[in-house]
Amino acid sequence: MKQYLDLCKHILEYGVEKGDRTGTGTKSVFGYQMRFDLSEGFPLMTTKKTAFRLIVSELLWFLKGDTNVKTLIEANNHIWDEWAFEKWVNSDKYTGPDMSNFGVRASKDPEFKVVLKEQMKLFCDKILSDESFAKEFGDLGPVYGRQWRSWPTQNGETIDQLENLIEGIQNNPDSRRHIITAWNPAEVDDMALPPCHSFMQFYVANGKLSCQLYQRSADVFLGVPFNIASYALLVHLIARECKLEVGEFVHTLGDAHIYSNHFEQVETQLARSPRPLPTLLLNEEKSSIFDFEIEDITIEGYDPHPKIKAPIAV
Ligand code: DHF
Ligand code: TMP
Repeated sequence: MKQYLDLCKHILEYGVEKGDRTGTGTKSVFGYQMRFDLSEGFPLMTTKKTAFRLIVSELLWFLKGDTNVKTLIEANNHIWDEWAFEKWVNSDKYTGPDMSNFGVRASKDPEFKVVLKEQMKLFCDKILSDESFAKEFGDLGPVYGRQWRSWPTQNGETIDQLENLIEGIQNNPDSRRHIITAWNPAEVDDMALPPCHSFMQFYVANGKLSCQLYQRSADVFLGVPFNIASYALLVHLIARECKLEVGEFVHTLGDAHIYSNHFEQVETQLARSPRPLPTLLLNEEKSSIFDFEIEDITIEGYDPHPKIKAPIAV
């Protein structure tokens, strides 16, 4: 994953210090591109242990058109908790201790962090046990799953962009219109977080399927390793269904930033040498992207350096 380490070095060297919505502060560059040849191995970070099962359960959640964190929490995936939790603590139904600005406060105040953890646990338990609570507060709004699978049109119908994409790749591979967009300007304001990985295009040549992603905003230490592996997996799944080989994943970034409380972690990672990439194994009996379950997707030969912890900016 030399490409990724080069990106980190590039931001540390050329990035400008820039304030951001979360109040954390970043070093940032605008516009950057990486290419991953998927035939060379599966691009899961080897310079820090990255939880592949979380990447799989999140992608399957998108693919099913789901937007409620309940499904993720049931799969013991907590990567989206904060953004549902935020809606709850800002609502008039929340009666616990003050949680305003909880992300920044938790990174500065260890006592508050304990209280926050308790409230988050309470939130997750309630999502699992109380159906109407989960319906009201587990939903992140019309995020990725909704836009990919049921983009609402003006006449009250919906468009299944994923199904159309697969049909297009199968029936008209040379098309230059193999596109899925999650950026729906009419609905952005209703989303817990406007889509970061916003626009993707697929491309077929020489029997190989490639994909380019435009990511408007990239948390290079925490988000990007997930995004690379997630889209690589998506290419593999669509290639399987369309009987194509995998080509390249081209990752284009808009605001590519390293948060100021990730600098040390990035340096730790830069001091490590990349190891051989793992191999993706897909259940041979499944061919349709719509049929895959978590246990159908595994990796082999993954021998990463240890995990590196970092706080997430909310
Ligand atoms: N906000 C910010 N500021 N950065 C993000 O990357 C981000 N990503 C979101 C939602 N909001 C975001 C969804 N994806 C983690 C990774 C991806 C992700 C959300 C969270 C994360 O915390 N990863 C840690 C821990 C994972 C674990 O539980 O093991 C990591 O070390 O990879
Ligand atoms: P923003 O909406 O102010 O750009 O904040 C979103 C943050 O989340 C930003 O740091 C980018 C990061 N992010 C990723 O890098 N990848 C993702 O998949 C998601 C959902 C978020």
